[in-house]
Amino acid sequence: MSDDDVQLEARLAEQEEFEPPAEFVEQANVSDAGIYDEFEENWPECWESAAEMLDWDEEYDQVLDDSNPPFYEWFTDGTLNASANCLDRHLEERGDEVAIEWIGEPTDEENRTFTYEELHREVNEFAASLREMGVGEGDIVTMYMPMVPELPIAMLACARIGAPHSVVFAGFSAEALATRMNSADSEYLVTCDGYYRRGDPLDHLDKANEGLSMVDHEVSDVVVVDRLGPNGDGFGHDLADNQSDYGELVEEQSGETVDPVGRDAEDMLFLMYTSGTTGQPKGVKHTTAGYLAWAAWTSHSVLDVKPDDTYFCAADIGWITGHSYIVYGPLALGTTSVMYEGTPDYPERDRLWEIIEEYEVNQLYTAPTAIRAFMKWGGEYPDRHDLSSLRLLGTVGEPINPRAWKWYYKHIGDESCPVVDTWWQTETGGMMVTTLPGVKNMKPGSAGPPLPGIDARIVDTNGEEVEAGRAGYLTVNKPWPGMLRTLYNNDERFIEEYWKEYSDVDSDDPDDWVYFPEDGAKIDDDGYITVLGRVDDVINVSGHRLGTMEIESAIVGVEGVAEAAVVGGDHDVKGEAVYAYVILEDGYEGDDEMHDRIVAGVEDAIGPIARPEGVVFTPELPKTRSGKIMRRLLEDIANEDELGDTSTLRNPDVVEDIRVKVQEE
Ligand code: 6R9
Repeated sequence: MSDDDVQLEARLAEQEEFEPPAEFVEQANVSDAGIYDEFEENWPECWESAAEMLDWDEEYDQVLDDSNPPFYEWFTDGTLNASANCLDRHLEERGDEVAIEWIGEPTDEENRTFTYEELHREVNEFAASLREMGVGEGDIVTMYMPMVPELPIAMLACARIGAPHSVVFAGFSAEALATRMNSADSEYLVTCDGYYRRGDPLDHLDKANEGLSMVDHEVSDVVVVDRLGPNGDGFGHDLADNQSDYGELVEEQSGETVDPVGRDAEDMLFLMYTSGTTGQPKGVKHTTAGYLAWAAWTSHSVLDVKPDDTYFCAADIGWITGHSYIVYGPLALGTTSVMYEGTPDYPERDRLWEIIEEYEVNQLYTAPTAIRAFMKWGGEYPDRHDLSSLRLLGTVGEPINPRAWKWYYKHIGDESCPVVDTWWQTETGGMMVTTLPGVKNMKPGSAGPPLPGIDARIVDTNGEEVEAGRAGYLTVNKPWPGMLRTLYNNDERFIEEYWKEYSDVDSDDPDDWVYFPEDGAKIDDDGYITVLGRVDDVINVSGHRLGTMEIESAIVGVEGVAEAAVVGGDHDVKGEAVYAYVILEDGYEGDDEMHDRIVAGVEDAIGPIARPEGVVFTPELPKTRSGKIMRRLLEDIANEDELGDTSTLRNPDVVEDIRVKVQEE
């Protein structure tokens, strides 16, 4: 580093607050600081500004119906169609503009560019195929697909005919697919033959078929996208009787159009499964109007997306971030959304920077785990490229530490792009806590104030607001349009998981209902919120939520395992990594073979993302007198921290034994 660089690093390291760049503010979609007061005074009518971003078939009657909390309804009795909002309405003015710019992982492969006109055609043809297959309004269609263009096409085709989609992350296991199809009673699956990862073709259909064999009801149709080409890169799949080739299906519907079905504002647009405290994933239900309005409004206000932009969210559509900020938000606004199939380090560690330079990307939205990896790889990779088209940077998925924030700000944003650190969840549908980039100063490490119209607070266990600087629990005290409406087929669990903690569940006064996202947080004197992380048994690995119970039950499913406890330990790149403490049955040895079987068991049940970083065999687990595993202590061990209080343990010695063992390894 030159002396100048050293000075710059030193200045950045000390700076705690950053003003939005003047050039950005001048052109920002939102730059009037009055919006905060205005929304507060005018709540909930302020959310008409979000609804107005959509085209309605029939106007709604009421902005918010809060007569039956926590089952809130937004924009009641309005009707609209999400695919028409993402496609049809742009055709006249922007039909020839690019909607999706798809970039495959192999560098020798041609990109696929879809103008709004072309995307509209593809969506119509596939919607016609789904209809032909018998998919009707309300039927849940599961998608088990990697980042291929047919995924957003299939999502929008479903939206067009009023069939909710349920997208399962392609990296999830066969078992995870089956669990989700079973829970949703889904009779249709769209999947693909395979895809590329770091240059190698992966067999995906094999995994899908294995999942299908575990589905407990009849699956009437499976559509298989041919991603790997005619020779299938050697996998040579034969399609079963109920399976059809995507290409052939749409060929038969060539030129067909399907009128977008008018959906009630509150009709389900999609289900998305996410991990919770128990082993059973939660089916988060999102609606047509509230969700879409939320995705569009936040894309406009926070990501500053404009129709002429080229916008790049480097997430996977299999997660909520991809739903809201690759597909629905950007397309509702008529912009160009870049979709990249592969990993950021293939073929080289500058792939994203190469994409940004080539397509003159204006916004980049990614996760702290990726930023930490970029930081580790070094500034030389972005330095090779002209990134001056960038206007805004965003992060999501987990807390970002100030060092990584500043690296992103300097090396990617050249100190001229605001960074929005956006806190939100699968359940919230879109962003909730973050700075408005044209209005508020940024404070690295802190997400920022709640968005206008969002009433978020930091409270203690009694629900009383805590002083600035003190750690507490994040709550959201008023409903918002993008919120989940319930857990699929499980209103009781919906209340149990998100409301019970801080609400008077017998009251029908909405003021008595408080949403609890299960995150710890603190607030400063300016009302900026720093999110500290999950307070439930969820581990955040590379920004992906994994339930400890799910992993534990996978491990206990391995022959020879008696008991297991799983915790998250700090990890340089992943943020948190999975550490497993395992008790074996008599007669089994804690050797390499057992270790490998446990790792394989977890990969089979959930997917490689949940692979334990460490497996420790132990004769006992630290337990309270009532028999609860003290995961907190195991976390301390994993992090090599000072051990917390062990006085409530039934078996205090075991902790020391485990610690010695871990240190020896
Ligand atoms: C969008 C998404 C949600 C959980 C959430 C929190 C963590 C997300 C964050 C953040 C600190 C941020 N989280 N964004 N923590 N700062 N900017 O990630 O949804 O997969 O459901 O995860 O992620 O713990 O509760 P989801």
